[in-house]
Formats: sequence, C-alpha cells, structure tokens
Amino acid sequence: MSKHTNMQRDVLVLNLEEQLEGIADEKFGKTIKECTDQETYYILLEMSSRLMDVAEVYNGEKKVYYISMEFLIGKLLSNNLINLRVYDRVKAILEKNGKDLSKVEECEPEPSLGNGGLGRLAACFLDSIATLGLAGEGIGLNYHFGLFKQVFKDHLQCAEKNDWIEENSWLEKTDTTFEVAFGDKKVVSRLYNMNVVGYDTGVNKLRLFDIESVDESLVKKGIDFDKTKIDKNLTLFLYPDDSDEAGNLLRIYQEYFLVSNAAQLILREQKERQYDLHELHKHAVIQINDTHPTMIIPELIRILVEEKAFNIDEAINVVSKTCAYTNHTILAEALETWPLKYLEKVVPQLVPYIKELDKRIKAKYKNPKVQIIDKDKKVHMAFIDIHYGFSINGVAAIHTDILKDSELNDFYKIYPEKFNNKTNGITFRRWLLSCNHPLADFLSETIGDGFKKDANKLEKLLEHIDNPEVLDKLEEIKMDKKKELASYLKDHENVEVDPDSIFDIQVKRLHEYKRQQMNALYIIHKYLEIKGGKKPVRPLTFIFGAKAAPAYVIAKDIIHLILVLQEIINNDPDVNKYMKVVMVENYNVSYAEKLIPACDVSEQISLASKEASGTSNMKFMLNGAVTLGTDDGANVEIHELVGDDNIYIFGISADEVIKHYKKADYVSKDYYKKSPVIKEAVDFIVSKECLKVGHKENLERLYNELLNKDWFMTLIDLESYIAKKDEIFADYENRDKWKKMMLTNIAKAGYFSSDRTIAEYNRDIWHLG
Ligand code: 4GP
Repeated sequence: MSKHTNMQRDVLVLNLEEQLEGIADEKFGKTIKECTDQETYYILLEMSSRLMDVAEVYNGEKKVYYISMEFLIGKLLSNNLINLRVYDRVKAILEKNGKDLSKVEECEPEPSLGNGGLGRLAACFLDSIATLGLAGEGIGLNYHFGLFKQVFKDHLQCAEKNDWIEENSWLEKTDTTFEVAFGDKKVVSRLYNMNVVGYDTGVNKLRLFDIESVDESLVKKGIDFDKTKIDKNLTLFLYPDDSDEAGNLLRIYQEYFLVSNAAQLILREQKERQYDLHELHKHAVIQINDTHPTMIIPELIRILVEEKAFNIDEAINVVSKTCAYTNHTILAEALETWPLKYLEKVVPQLVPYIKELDKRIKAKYKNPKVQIIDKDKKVHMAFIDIHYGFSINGVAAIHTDILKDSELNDFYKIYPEKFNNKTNGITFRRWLLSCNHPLADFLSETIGDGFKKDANKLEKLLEHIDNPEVLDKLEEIKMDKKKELASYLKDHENVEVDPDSIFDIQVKRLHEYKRQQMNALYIIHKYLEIKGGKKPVRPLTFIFGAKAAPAYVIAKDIIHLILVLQEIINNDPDVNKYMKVVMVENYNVSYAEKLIPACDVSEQISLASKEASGTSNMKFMLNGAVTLGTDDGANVEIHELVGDDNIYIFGISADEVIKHYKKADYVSKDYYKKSPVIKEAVDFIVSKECLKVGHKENLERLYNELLNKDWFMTLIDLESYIAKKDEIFADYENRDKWKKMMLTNIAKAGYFSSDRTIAEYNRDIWHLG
C-alpha cells in the first residue's frame, strides 16, 4: 500500500496546521506563534513521528541487514520532512506564525555516530533502501559521545567529547535487551530504534545497540577514559584511540558487541516468522560494511552449531550464503588484523570456529597470502569475509579493478565469481533537495521534478546548455549560496571571505593519501607569488574541513600547518586582499550541507589508486562545482561522464603509482632537489614566518616527513597540481565556459544517486522481492 492511499496519513496531512497547534498546546500550553525555535523543533519531531507511525513498514520475505560500525546520518528534521512530503507545507505554516524553518533546524543536535565516507555511505544507503521500498535495516551502535568534537587551540586540533544525545530525540528506546557474553564478562544490551523514512514511501528501522551500564562520568579530560572498564565504556566513543593494547581490545569488545546483538536480533526475527534456519539465506542477507562486523560470520556459525543443532558443514554453508562483504579501502593498515591472543581474551568462544575456518583453507590452499591466520598468529578479518561470504564488492570501478588485479588478486584467482563492483552513490534528498532548495526548485521549474524519483532525468538539463537565462540563474544560485556561506564563516570562524572570490574546497577525513598537505603547499606557493608581486586575477578562498584521528600524528601536523597558514595569510595586508584560508572547526554533515552548495572548485586530489571512491566528489558535482582531481576512485567515472572538457585531471596514474610501490623507487628528496618551486614551498613550512606562529616540533616533523618519506607521493604530483590549479582558476574568468561546465556537471550527476547503487546491490547481491 503506498502512503498516498494511506488514509490515516491523509487525515494527518490534511489537518497539518491543526495537528501542529494541537501538539504545541499539549506539550507547551502555547500556540506555535508563542513557541521558541527549540520548542518548535520538538513539535516537528512529534509530528514527524506521528506521520512515520502510520507509514508502511517494509517486511518482505527477505530482508537485508546492513551492519556497520558507523552511520553518519546527520540531522534528521529537514530530511524527514522532505521524505514525508510535508516540508513545503510545514515551512509555510511556520512562516505564517513568524518562524523560519531553517532556524528551527539549527536547534537539532547532529547525531555523532559516524566518521567519514564509509559511515555517510551507510546513511545514504538506508535512505535509498527505504525509498526503493525494500525491506532493510541498519544495525549499529549508539555511541554517547560518538566521534570526538574538534576544537582548535593554539593552532592545534584538540578532541572533546561530543555530547549529542537528548532526552527528546529521534531515538526510541525499546524493550528489547540481549545478553552479550565476552570471555571474561557479560553485559546487557538495550536496543534503540530510529525510523528511516523513504522519499514518498514507507519506513525502515536503524537499530542501535547500547549498554545500560554505560557511565559517561568515566570521561575526565578531553576524550581520555579508562579503556579497561568495558561494562562502563563500551558505547562511549566511536573509534576510541587504538594505539595501545587496551585500545585494541576495546575495539574488539565493541565489534563483538555489535555482531552478537545483530545475530540475536536476526535469529529472533527468523524464529518469530517461523522460518527454517537451514534456509536463512532465503530470508536474510547480511551486508558487512568493511571488516569491523566480520565476526558476524563465526558468531552465526557458533550459534547454529551450539544452540540450533546444526553440524559444522551445514552451519558454514548457510552462513556463507547469507553474508556479503564491502571493501572500502586498499590501505593495508585499514584492513583489520587482530592478534589471535586478543581474540582469545575477548571472544574465546569464537576462536575454535575461526581456527576451523582457517584449517579448511589451509587444507585447500597452500598460498600463505590467502590464509586467515598467518604465521605470526594474526587473524586477517577481510580474508574470513572473502572465503566465507558469497560476494565481495569494491566501491568504484577502478577500486574494484585494483582489488581484482593487485590487492586481492590471490583471492580473485580463487573466486572470480564473487567479485563485483558497486560504484558508490549519494542520496539526492539530502545532497540536493535539502541542502540546496533554490537549485532543486530551479531544476524542477526548468526540467520538471521527475529527477526527484529518477535521477537520470537530470540529463534533460543539457537541452539548456545554450540558454543564457538558465546559465545565469545557475550562476546566481551559486552566488547566493556563497554569500550565505560567507556570512556563516564570519559568524562561526571569525573569518571574512569575499563571495566574489573563487571558493576552492577540500572537505574529507584528514589523511596523507588524500593529500591535504599538497593543497597546503599550493597555498604556500600562491602566497609567495603574491608576496613577489604576482597577483591573481580574482581573489581566492581556500576552505578545508577535516578531522584527524587523535592518534595520527602527521595528520594533526597537517592541520597545524593549515591553521598556521590561515593565521599568516589572513593577517598579511599585502596578501589578504587576494587570498584567504579557512579551516572550519568540527567539520560534520551539517557543515558539509553549507559548504557543498557554495563550492566552485572541488578538490579530489588523492594519490591515484588510494581513494576507493570518494563521495564528496559526487555531492560537489551535483551542486555545480567543477572537479580538480586525480584519476582516482569515482573521479574516473565522473571524468568519463562529463568528458575531458568539464573536469581538470592531473597527476600520475594509478598504474604508475602501483609500479613505484612495487619497485620502491620513489624518493621524495629527488623531487625537492630538482624543482626550485617545490623546494621553496616545502622549505616555507620551517621558515621564520611559520615558526613564529606555529610549533617547531609539529612543523619540523611534517617537513622531515615530506622530505624523507612522503609515503603518499605528494611531491611527485605537486608541479602538475600547481599547473592544473592555475589553469582552472584562469578558466573561471571565462564565465560562459564555466557556467556550461557547472550545468554539465549537474546534468551528469544522476548516475551517482544512491538509488542507482542500491538497485544494483539488490539486483546482483541481495535479491529482495
Ligand atoms: C571510505 C573511503 O576512503 C572512500 O573512498 C569511500 O568513498 C568511502 O569509504 C565509502 O565507500 N573509507 C572510510 C574508512 O571512510 O573509514 O575506511
């Protein structure tokens, strides 16, 4: 039954204003007009819940369980109103009562349940699963302080707890509790649900597990806490520092807590529906998001054998047909390997099963590179997924090819049929309809609103490529968004930027492979050019947003360098008329929603082969930014779609990078010595100017890293990066050309809708009805 034929919903929506007034009266004894923005937010929360309560709940014969350590869902109010198809009405009712919906949206705290692309992808997928009317659930953890909150002090990143959970929220406490037994202790879990509403469709659930015994007072200073008190700290933080043994063990406790709850939930549902567990794969498909939830495989096998009287062959067989794995990275350090002795301590009950799984592989294959337990007694979690899951997918075409041809080639030779590609996508509800209302409205006027359900319809925009009115309007919308961002940056970062300057933006986790340091070196180069009298035609604004993992020293040094440059450049009267630098504090989804619509140049400059896909590249493109990037991740597919004329590609290819690694022949100092431009930029890091503002220790460490190691080959591409960036800035002055590039990028973005990605997962992997 579609929601349009749902009478209860129709009644609620018809009387929306009365309903809202009713809630205002019940809750606060006031009219809407009298309510504060905060109270209005709670009223809309209640209204949305009522609408979701009468929406269809998907319950097919087969369900997908998307298990993930992270769900970077962002604020929900605006998105839920859009998906419930009441956003415009609510906005109008509030306006009538003297309220601004965007101010009300500011009252919602952003859930802190994710870190980067992998977590945001999971959130986009939940939206698309519901939108496509598929039965699917997310299963994750309810972290009280989530990923840390980033604060800048003395040009350094400091980490604080992110206290986001409110009494009154989208989280619904349930009666479901499970017991989770570790080797040395037991805890009791509690399930919280969050509704995931599809666009003009029904509702699925995000299941978030917590422990009753969690103790927030354990966190004393910053994000420090006693890592050994598992029954109190288990759900405090996402990715707590794992640079020591206690941190590693805590990760394993968290991961097992996640999968034990997931297994109990899934099996309870099978029982309620009286399904035969021998046919588990016909009713459930488990998508393992990166290796963190890998233990679901031995855990399910264990339960089937020990509690459901399966023999081990039957158990392995049915679990292998139920589980599928998504790989999000080729970085070796991100592919988890746990020392067997850690697993023996935390989850001794799983160890015999992991050993059995390993024994079967050792009996069959002699190649040491495919063994689950290696000679150093380390357990390779991804290898469990590959041997004992039925599907392995990469997240962009080039990434999947690299997995097949090099990183996982030994496995590809064994199981070619298991490997498949699912190029990532983003939900257009959040990344266009919600974050850029003027653009979405203008697109509807120009090409009809079919694109809201079928993103490929955006291509119709190409019919207007020679229409000056359409081109001018796109430019005007961009300018308005830049002005809004400029005013926000003034208020929140205390930096004034010129909306008429070029907004060049790099937002993503901080990592050397993403090469924020290369962007910083360009900024130094430009600064020195301006000091030398060479002024840019138009002012330039360089914006960064990024958190560095608290234990990742060089990443924090890169943030330090950027903040030092911000200080020097923005305060230099010779230069600040021509360029500004802004590193925004505590970059998160809400910030992304402000930055992305205002971007001119989208920085996607990872070392080729290293960025599995990237998804900000898709968000920027959809909002009319032009990509400056390497042929890496999904940039390759963007390049193919928009053609050479609508993207700026530079740098060495993935093949060349892989060759350098194989031969181990990259020497960064050679590039430094050869090029005066590179030398000058790198030397500036430890110049008097920088040392006056920044810290010697951090700056010298970064300088030495670049000169003596530079594992992600910043210097190999620096000159071509500088040249390409100068070219893109020059082309910005050709306004006609630029506007056409904007239009083409928007028109070609349809492919990157997560609705397309999810339809492919369903077609090739999940097979839901
Ligand atoms: C990210 C990848 O780095 C990014 O390229 C990709 O787009 C995203 O996953 C979604 O597939 N990985 C992570 C991580 O966020 O924590 O490994």
